[in-house]
Amino acid sequence: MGAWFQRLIVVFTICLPLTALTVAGCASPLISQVSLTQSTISPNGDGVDDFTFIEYSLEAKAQVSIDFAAANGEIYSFRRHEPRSPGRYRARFDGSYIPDPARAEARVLPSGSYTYIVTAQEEGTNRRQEVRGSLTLVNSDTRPPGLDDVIVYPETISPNGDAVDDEALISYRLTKESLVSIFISDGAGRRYFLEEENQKSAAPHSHRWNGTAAGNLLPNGSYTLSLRARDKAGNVTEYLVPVTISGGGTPKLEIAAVRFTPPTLPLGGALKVEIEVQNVGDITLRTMGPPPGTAYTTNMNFNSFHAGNDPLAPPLYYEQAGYWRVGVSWDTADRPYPIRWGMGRDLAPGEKTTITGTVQILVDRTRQVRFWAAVIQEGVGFGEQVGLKSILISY
Ligand SMILES: [Ca+2]
Ligand SMILES: [Ca+2]
Repeated sequence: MGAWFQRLIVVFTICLPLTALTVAGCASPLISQVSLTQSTISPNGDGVDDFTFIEYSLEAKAQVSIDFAAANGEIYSFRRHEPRSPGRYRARFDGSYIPDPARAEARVLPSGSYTYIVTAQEEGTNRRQEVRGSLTLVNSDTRPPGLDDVIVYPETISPNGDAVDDEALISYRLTKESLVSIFISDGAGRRYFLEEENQKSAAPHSHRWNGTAAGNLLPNGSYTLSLRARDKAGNVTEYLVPVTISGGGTPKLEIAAVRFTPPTLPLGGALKVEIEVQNVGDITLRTMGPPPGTAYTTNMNFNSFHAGNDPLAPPLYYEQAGYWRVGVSWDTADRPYPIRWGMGRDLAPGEKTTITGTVQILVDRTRQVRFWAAVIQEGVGFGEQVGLKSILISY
């Protein structure tokens, strides 16, 4: 436990040692009327005698520290050099102290007899005074909540809807029922909550993070992810993980024009398709096959292409999550957008391209077929139906 303790040097005071009840030894006291609302507490979160108030009056502007000395001489710091104006104060003490001021962790003091020490250092002078008194802790719950098996994967995310590292899975095992909060801090100390304090059981838990906070995507950069667990007694455990957002953005592909020609075709004729698209988002859109120009029939779909034309080989252009294609569908199609073409190349923000291809019309016993197009982000969704056009089939 030694590492938790903050050892303090007892400093020289210009007043004689004082008790809570006497101010003898000082002409004009800096602190007076020091008392506890309860001199025995049981910091265990059961709702009974879990805390006390340390009350004191300050006669001049001063920096106030409050420490607790255990019977073995260990000193635990509760308040450190906090500037205070003259007045009456009450500090709520729940039995916990902060072992390391650089961290947000807290630990409940073990059961035992303690001396509390309220120290005031007047501002602008060397006048200093300390007042001591007794506090007893019984039935302390000193077992802190554990955040075990913490995994944040991946630690660098690229929240841009391409289905690659768009979100991180945060998983951990809580060893004790606690209030858990999860937040992201940036270099400037701004804090973005992914989860406010929530009661969680002693069990494994997880949270998915997609780079947003309160619905807004955070800027690219380095952050610290904090997991914090606070039990009822006042023990606080924190776990920190560096995380990075890189390549975040909103993908958006728009269809500028669609042409289906000619308007009348004999059965078995080839419908020519031209689709103009533009990347109107702020990230590069990745694409895949089949390449523009690939010929289809209405009996085919994007899974009809196999390596070496071997129908037993896996399809070449199955739906790969995150990739962008354009699709064509019609009234009697047997699946959403059976015909899909890639863009030929990845499209940078602002870039345009025109995708062409043909569809041989083999729909039987139909005089008129309506065709339309849409952009597709595989595994994510389809864009709006655009370019709706009725094609007459002549027999
Ligand atoms: Ca209690
Ligand atoms: Ca991504």
